[in-house]
Amino acid sequence: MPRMIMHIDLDAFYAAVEQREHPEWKGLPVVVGADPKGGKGRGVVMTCSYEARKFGIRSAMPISRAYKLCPTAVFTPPNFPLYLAASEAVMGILRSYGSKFEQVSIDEAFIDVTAKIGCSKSEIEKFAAAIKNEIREKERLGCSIGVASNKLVAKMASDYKKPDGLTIVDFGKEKEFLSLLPVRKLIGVGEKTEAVLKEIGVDTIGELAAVPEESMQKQFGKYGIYLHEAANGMDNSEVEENYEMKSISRNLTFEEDTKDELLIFAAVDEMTEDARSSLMQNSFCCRTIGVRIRFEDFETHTKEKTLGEATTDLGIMKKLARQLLQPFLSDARKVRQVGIRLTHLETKDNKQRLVNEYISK
Ligand code: TTP
Ligand code: MG
Repeated sequence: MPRMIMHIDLDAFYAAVEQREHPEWKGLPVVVGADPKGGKGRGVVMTCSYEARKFGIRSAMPISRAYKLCPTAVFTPPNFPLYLAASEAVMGILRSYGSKFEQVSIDEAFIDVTAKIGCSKSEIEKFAAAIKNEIREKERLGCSIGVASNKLVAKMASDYKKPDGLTIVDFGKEKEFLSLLPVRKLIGVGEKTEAVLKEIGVDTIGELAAVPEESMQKQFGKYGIYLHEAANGMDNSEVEENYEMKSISRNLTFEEDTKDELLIFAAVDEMTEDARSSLMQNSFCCRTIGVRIRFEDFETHTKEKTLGEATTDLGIMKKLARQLLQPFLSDARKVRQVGIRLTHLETKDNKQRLVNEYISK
């Protein structure tokens, strides 16, 4: 029986979070990255809103060039803790939809839904719409989804139509779907490989698929075999949870926005207990405890504290979480969501530090 894999990728992720946090930036070109300093700035664009992409602005482009393309765009520095909190919340949602879950990067994941839904188009569409709705409702973010019988094709499919896309590749049509795409789009083909392939007259993935496997192997070795199989839409790899745990987090959206301190603290206590038990199950202790709070207007804040020494002490964790949250509760606004996050996880014997930094990008 063919598998059914979904790949979900958030649209213009960092920029979308910024637009959510600054509603006045909705519909505007927003560029997240280095300070353009009136066109003289150094550094690059991390990402930009789709409105900014209309001007030709792209990820990794020098910020000075982005400024030239659209000087009136909103330029903003990144706010990683916010993106990380949004990512964790989205990953929590996605995990609940698949029987298997694999996070690939801060804004994308695979889920295996073979056992969850039938293969009719309408059923897939309904399922994908439910995922999008929940992410939109809880995190106010958009995403694009690719569906196929393997991970490779699902990932290529989620990229096919963006933003807010849904691309379903029927079983048996994997190769056909890839064939007209430029070879550079194939996962694992970089600038160098693209140039080599161009030299032998290969521009599209379909043309690459037609090159005999032996000659691919001769020229590229093992990588050549991968390229051959990938171009033919073949991939047997499983959706696998990445167990190198970097953080443990819990979020809760109140049924109704609230200013009830007791209720808020009770929720935070409960999440702290829950996160701690997950920490213990994995024989970890943690050095950093963070909270996140979202007000009724969706403005979101995060605050964290790093201890001198890693702990599993529930009393310490609860006290710290409450302390971190307390200053936000004098705000006039009601609270929509609270969350807790344990990071800087270490193995209990404290010898091997597993994760030092949680931000890789
Ligand atoms: P992507 O998913 O590649 O990009 P995106 O989500 O901004 O836009 P798209 O709608 O095309 O998916 O990357 C996710 C985040 O990673 C992105 O929001 C910012 C960060 N990033 C960088 O910091 N530098 C980069 O060069 C790229 C490509 C992404
Ligand atoms: Mg993305």
